[in-house]
Amino acid sequence: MTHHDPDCLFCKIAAGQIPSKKVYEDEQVFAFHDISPWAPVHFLLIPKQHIPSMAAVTPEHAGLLGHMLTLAPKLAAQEGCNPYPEGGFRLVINTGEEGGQEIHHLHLHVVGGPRPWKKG
Ligand code: DGP
Repeated sequence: MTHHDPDCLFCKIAAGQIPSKKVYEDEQVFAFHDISPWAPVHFLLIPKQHIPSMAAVTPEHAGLLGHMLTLAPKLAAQEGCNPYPEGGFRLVINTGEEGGQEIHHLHLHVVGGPRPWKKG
């Protein structure tokens, strides 16, 4: 299994080889501010392991994906998203060219804060 792709931008960000505004880090995941935010809160939550997209996910990734999804609300609150239901946030995983994916390392967009937003 490939854990790190030396040519991948997000692998380099997760490894600290390229600077980013870090939101959170643990053994499995890394979170950082999106360079081109759609909304007042917009960060990306990525696995440290190189998984190219949701199309490459297998049952062995279920625990990792569960970790990302349960972490997202906590980090959204930490980053300033207002509480549900008046507040909230959007979770987006673009997948493949037709899905709008530009960076081919799985990433969860966590987007929120007072509207209007650039996208949506
Ligand atoms: P997607 O289209 O779903 O693949 O989104 C990729 C996102 O990654 C896009 O919103 C911009 C962000 N991004 C691209 N390059 C960089 C970078 O070098 N640093 C940071 N922080 N974000 C980046």
